[in-house]
Amino acid sequence: MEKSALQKARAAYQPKLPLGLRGAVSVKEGAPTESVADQAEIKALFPNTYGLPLVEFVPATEQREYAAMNVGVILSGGQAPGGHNVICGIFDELKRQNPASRFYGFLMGPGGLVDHKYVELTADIIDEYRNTGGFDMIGSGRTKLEEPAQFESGLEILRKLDIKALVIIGGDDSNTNACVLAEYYAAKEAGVQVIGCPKTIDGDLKNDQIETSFGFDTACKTYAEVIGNIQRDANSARKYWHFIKLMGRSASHIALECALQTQPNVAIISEEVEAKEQSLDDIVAYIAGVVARRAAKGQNFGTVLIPEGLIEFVPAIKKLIKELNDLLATDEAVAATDGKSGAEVVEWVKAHLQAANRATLESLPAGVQKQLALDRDPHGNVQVSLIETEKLLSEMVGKKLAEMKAAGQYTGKFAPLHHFFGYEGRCAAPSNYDADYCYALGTSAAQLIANGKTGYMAIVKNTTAPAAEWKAGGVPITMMLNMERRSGAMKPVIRKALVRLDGAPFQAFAAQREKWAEETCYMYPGPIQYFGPTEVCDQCTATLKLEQA
Ligand code: FBP
Repeated sequence: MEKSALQKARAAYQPKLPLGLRGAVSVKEGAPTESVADQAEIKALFPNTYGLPLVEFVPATEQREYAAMNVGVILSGGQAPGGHNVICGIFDELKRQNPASRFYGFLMGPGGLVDHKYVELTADIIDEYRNTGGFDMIGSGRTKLEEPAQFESGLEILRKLDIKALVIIGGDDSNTNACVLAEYYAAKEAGVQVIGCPKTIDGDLKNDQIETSFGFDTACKTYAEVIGNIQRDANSARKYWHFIKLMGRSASHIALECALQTQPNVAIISEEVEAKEQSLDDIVAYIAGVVARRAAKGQNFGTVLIPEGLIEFVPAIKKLIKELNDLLATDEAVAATDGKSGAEVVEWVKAHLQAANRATLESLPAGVQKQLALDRDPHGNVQVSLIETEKLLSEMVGKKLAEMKAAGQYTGKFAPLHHFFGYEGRCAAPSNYDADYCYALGTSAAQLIANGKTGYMAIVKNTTAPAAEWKAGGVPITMMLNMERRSGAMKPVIRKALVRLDGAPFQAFAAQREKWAEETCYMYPGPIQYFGPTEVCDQCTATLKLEQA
């Protein structure tokens, strides 16, 4: 396959490793751990993997001998830049420990383990993917590993390939499932270790032990570059308002980070909307107010950042979606709406909703009413991510401004344009931060395996410092679990990290947003730089800097 000049140069990049992972490595173990909450329940559910110590890798004076060992790897969920480097890190460390060890990739996500679809990862395959974005080396998928039948089917192929350890690279749910799998194999003394690795561009898998999930850095930098370009265009043409929706299924970390990097006129943060119990009209009134204030200064242009998950955080819409999910799952609904036109289904739905939810539905533009009533996922749930929130908001803002104009409160021009940035960033070539971080995570995972650990997640801390000073190790996944209601039952899960309104990143944004709204304070981060001075090439996100400051 033909390669671009950057692809070739990037393939030769040698990721930086923390001192603790270079050369001979020894293990420093901490005291036994407890889960973050619900200790008794979690301990009872995970008798074999509960209470394990935190682990840190530190330089050793002598090289030790490592037995040959076969290892498998799975990529789970949405793509995130750096996944290939995790795999490269595992491969290099595994082969360094013992060249006779073999490494297998299960294809297209956890389903590959269950269905016995795999490939042996050899040096020629690995070398093709060093420092590249995407998950195309082995593919990814969203099959959930939850059922004992799946664990047993997986065990068959693991035994056949003599695989003694499995690395699952995924988000909060996939790592929760990795923990359940580790416990299951430990309980039946299957002789298979399970190690997790924190991935997601959404940035919502983080806590006291995990500084950030990989991919967040590169994805945000990619979006921030394009937002900056749009802002430059907006400031040049001075005639458009750009409504920009940003990926992030539920948490608003991406929108917040992009706001900190680009200083837009408006950035909506879903967690604040929920905390302040704002309605869609409140959000619209706020944006229209900013548009009007800028128009009064002759500035009929601007940028609005909108997190993908916003409408599920608007309390009234959250209630409406809940009732819609319950209502449309009934046999009565299926029978009554079968073969009906879109408009007829919407009318049927309206007639069967509670009055408050009907009023909420009717307050939305007709197109969105249809999307809510008609677009269902295979489980019958509303496909919230398909709703074009950027268009919904700009349409409502346009209406509000027309009312304000009629009342003599606004005299400007409002021409909105729409964008959705998500897939543009999920497979970007990893920044130096993500390339280094992921390679260190993979190396840590291989060390956890070599040290007999199971039910751990590979971690790397202190990543705002130069890479040599990063601290690599492992955290028992049970330490991050708490009990939450999922699909009607209490389950052990890793707590999803939403934007904290008392956290330093949100506070930094909130302190400046009024200025950014009225004045034009745009920042232009430009494209990710892979080569050059360290202050442009090796910086982490503003979120991480503020959180770790
Ligand atoms: P993960 O949580 O699995 O990492 O996925 C994140 C994400 O990119 C979200 O931001 C987005 O809402 C979702 O995946 C889209 O996934 P898909 O392309 O499978 O619909």
